[in-house]
Amino acid sequence: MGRRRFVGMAAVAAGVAATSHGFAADLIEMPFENGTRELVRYPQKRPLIRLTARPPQLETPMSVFNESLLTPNDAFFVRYHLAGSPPAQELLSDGVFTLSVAGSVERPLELKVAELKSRFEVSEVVAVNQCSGNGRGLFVPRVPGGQSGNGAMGCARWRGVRLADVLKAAGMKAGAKQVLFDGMDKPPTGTIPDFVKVLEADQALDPDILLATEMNGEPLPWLNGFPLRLVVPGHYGTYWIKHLHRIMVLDEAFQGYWMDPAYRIPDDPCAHVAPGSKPRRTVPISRFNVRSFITSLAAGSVVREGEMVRVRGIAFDGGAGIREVVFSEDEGRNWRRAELSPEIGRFGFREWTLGWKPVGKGERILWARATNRLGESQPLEPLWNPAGYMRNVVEPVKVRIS
Ligand SMILES: Nc1nc2c(c(=O)[nH]1)N[C@H]1C(S)=C(S)[C@@H](COP(=O)(O)O)O[C@H]1N2
Ligand SMILES: [Mo]
Repeated sequence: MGRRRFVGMAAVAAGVAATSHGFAADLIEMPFENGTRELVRYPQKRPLIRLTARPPQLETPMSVFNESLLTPNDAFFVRYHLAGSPPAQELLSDGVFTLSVAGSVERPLELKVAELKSRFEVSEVVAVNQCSGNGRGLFVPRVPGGQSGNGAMGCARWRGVRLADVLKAAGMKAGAKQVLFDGMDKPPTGTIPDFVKVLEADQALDPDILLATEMNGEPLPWLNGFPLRLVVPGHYGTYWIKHLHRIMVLDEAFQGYWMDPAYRIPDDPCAHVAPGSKPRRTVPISRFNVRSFITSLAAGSVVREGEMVRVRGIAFDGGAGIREVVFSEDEGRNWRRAELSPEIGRFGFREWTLGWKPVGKGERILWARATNRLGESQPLEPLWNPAGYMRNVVEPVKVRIS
């Protein structure tokens, strides 16, 4: 058996490179029960926090979000549902892969990726992709589902063609109700439903939605949807279908497991219910709520008394854009406004910084809280729902002043 080495959160946050040596796996400890995870290297990826091997589910170490506003492709998180995912690379090659657009359209289309790129105008958007269950492992009481920390998110510059242009070229019919999206990955047996998602027909014509072929100037990595994925800015990752090969325009509302009962939230402005209870009515999950993170300091970081520290972090929301980030070193008794860096796009991460001079030795809990341009902010107490979706509580970071 290989030697196992523990890499603490603070060490990883400080940028200590995790390397693989033979059978040894570096371990990372997430801040919740049963939170020991291996750091594992996959094709086109640096070592990432592995939640499951079948299918691959990989989380980004929080330190990555301190390196740059755009999350590098090799550090971008990976989420799949079906044990047989991802589809084999042979099925995704130029010669084999096609996108079909069918259903309630005047002119069904069959397109190679190269045709898609030459026939339609190219468009770009900087946008955050975030899993609905980002931070689920931090829910109290615990909820079933992938126990992720807050690394099931990332921000990239996506490039491709507009979904609206493709639907118009196919002649989407007036009575269309929804548009269905299916990726190349298939369930291993007949008992698990295929992973397909729908958008409402009018929403599908939103010019911000892309059929993306590139991410941060490179072809999509295999595990992030090569050669084509849906990008739905401001909306949870569940809609961002990877290896997208089939678009079906529907005249009737779709009934399917991954739309109902899965990926639904309490029909309430804050998408929450009393811990342990069930919502009376649910709706499909849609846009991100407001979140912010301190990225330059991790739990356990040590700072020097009286020495000015530049605290840095990120914030984002569902597309209204961030208006303000405030910072507290005394659990909300006093707040100070952080400086916002220029916006790289209203759907992207927004950088904030602030000078902080620690006074008094000992442990200190730091808070950051963002507000968007609609006046929506983050709760100080976590909001609970049975699926562990949409966590956006102010995340405390406990540091030590020495
Ligand atoms: N084909 C396919 N696309 C998919 C999924 C999947 O299981 N299969 N999972 C979705 C979910 S729930 C998320 S959060 C995002 C994650 O995107 P990423 O793996 O590129 O980070 O992919 C989405 N697209
Ligand atoms: Mo997800």
